[in-house]
Amino acid sequence: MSRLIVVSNRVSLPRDTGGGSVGGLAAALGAALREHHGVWFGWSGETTPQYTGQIAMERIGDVTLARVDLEPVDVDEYYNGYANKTLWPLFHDRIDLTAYERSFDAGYARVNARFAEALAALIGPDDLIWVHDYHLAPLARELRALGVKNRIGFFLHIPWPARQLLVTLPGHRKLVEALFHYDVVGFQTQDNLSAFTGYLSKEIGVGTPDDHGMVAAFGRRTRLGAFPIGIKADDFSDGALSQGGQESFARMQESMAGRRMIVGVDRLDYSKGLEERFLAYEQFLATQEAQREKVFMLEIATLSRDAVEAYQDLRGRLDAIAGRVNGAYGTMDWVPLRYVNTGYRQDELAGIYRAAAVGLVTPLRDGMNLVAKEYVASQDPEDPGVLILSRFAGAAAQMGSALIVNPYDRDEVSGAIQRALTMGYAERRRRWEKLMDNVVTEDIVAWRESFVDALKGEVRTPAARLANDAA
Ligand code: GDG
Repeated sequence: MSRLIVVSNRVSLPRDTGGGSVGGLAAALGAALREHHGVWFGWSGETTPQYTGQIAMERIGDVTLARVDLEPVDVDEYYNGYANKTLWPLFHDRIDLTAYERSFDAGYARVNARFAEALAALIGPDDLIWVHDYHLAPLARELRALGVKNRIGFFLHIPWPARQLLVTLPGHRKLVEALFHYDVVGFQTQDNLSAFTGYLSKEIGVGTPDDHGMVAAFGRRTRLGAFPIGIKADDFSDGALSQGGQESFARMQESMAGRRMIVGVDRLDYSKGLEERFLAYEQFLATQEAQREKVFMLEIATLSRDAVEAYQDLRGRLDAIAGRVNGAYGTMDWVPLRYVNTGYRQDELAGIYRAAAVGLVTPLRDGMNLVAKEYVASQDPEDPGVLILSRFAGAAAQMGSALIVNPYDRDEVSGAIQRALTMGYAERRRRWEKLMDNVVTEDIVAWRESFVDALKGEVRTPAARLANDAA
């Protein structure tokens, strides 16, 4: 039987206990791997003075973890540098925050080459290899150079930027060319896929993909597709009713003292629109006097990438806005904005989501946004809350029954909060049912199966396969 080898920057199964920042990628892959008896390869998160390429193998349940340590300079140049100071901001439309240094580029190439060398030793002839995210775009090219002939797929969890932005990146062509060493390249949404094919057409002169998503460029053929990631819905619908979920629900209810809660849950990241969200909520408090003391907002923002200056700056600004809002509007027994950097267990989160009348998910740009789906899955079907969702989250393409907002428009977001809080029961339920239907149908299993099927080449025409083998 062919194994599935998943490769991502960090290898860390989502913890059931304790807080910390559990990214969407870790949450999604943990579920997929457990169902597939997979091997998960990547960085351990640890550093070593001198790179050894030694792989630490560990078996957890049905999943084998294979981890390598990196040198501190790798972490600076590859992870904090090229991945998080160059690609992340650029791919989230923040060219103002995008830093480009040659050393970052060199570190990115070096770590991808090292990963390929270590990984090649683990690959069996029938294994399928599934590479995740922007940290590892060049990995297939490096593996091919080592003679690896297996089918290799790449899934991008973050948006693909518009061509006009991508061309500001020195070496953009090399980055795109590297993707053609994969058999399948997957994006979150059709819009992201169109941005990619738009680049191919304008910059490389390549035609549109055929009906199977096959496109030829740089002397190779690759299948392109949109594979919107989902969640394991019952982790949240059942999680909210588990002991931990019920306890956190009850604890929230008690502390709410009859008030209604608006909830936000995010990694502390400028792409998530936290600053704009706080300002919109401030506007809501300023304009909806009758709602004061009747509602509060809980923002759970777990710290992330705090070695990067832009994240430290954002944290400072959020602290200031939260302090100002609470100073201006708070009373002796009402804190209008509860802002915490603590992480919670997943079952606790489910209970918190369920206790919230409004889920406020307003990223400025987001590949998908799993929190929107988790909020919906955690609701009480008899008394569901209302989801407010940014049009710039990938999830908006599937979740049109949410209140869709422009996160840059404070008046609109403030108005949507008021509308959500005053929405009649029938509409609230109708909207939630449609959202829940999508969350359950297009779930994590559907995502994994559709990508893995594409990776196996099952939906490709014989002609396309022959052409690729010949390349
Ligand atoms: C990337 C893309 C895409 C947050 N705080 C806690 C906690 N979380 C979990 C949430 C959710 C995850 O983290 C965040 O997922 P997102 O999808 O919102 O965002 P990113 O981390 O930026 O993920 C994103 C995703 O990849 C998947 O493809 O959707 O667009 O940027 O699952 O629940 N989990 C726990 N405690 C917390 O305090 N347990």
